[in-house]
Amino acid sequence: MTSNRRQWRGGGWAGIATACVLLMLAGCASPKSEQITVKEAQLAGRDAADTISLEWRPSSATHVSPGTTVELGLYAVADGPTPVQISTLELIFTWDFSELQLIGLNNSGAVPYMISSFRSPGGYCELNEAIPPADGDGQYDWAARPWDTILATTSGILLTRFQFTALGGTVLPSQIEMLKTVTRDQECKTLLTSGAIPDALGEVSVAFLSAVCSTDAQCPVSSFCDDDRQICAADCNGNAVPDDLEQTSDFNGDGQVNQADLLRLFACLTEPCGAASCDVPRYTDYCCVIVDGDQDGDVDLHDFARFAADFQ
Ligand SMILES: [Ca+2]
Ligand SMILES: [Ca+2]
Ligand SMILES: [Ca+2]
Ligand SMILES: [Ca+2]
Repeated sequence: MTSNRRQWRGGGWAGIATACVLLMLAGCASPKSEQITVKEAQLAGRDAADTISLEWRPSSATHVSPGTTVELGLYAVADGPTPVQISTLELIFTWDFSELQLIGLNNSGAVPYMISSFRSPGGYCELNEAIPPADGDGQYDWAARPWDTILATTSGILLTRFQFTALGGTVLPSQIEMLKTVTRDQECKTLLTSGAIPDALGEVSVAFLSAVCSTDAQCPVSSFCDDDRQICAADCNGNAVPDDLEQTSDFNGDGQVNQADLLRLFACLTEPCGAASCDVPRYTDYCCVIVDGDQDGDVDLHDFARFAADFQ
């Protein structure tokens, strides 16, 4: 954000506002989702009719108590009306290992397979440092038996279930994300093959798990257990008031609404939710909760306008 700060200096309020609008339009404030759309797949020269998207589908509640294990079904879904053969899959995924522990896989009820497991450590891109991976990123491999023709349908077929245990309460829902690419010492890709087609991957998805709390000790740093709501409430300004319930533009609680608070707002900017609230907040840093003035799950120009009215 250094270069942005440079723009604001001496620019006056109009200059700051202009910089903000430009930043929003440039879309530089929030990480772009790893998902790609069918349209993008088409632009890349592929036909949606022969691609397969991957979906997480929780097979149990996604709002749980600490210690509860949640299963996330991994489904292969044909993007067009015609079933599409799935031959192999190498899936890269990430999760917050401070909030969730990956326990393993449950292959019961899944379509027939030759391989359905985490790749042994030391393999492609070294994502699996252990089985199961424990450090927030990993790779799952799946392969059909050579004598089978496994078809992904529009309603989806189950490849396996990932099992996660909630380690404590969460402030924001914890993300379990499939990635199309990730860069380590090299660029690593999620690969899905369909017969002779080497790249038949459509969209990938992200799932969210939340955990309630009963004690402060179950909550992450700069948050506490709000007993009434049984949620870990962010308190990043340390005033013992849940940040999501504070209606203030003095985000850091120093008694002034000034450039320090503006910098916080800029650091939290996201794409707008649209007309309605986001189901899941677009910011991943729970210290952004206080900046989301209208509590709709984004930090956008509406929040900026509220802040601007209070700016000193
Ligand atoms: Ca790893
Ligand atoms: Ca607070
Ligand atoms: Ca302040
Ligand atoms: Ca908002």
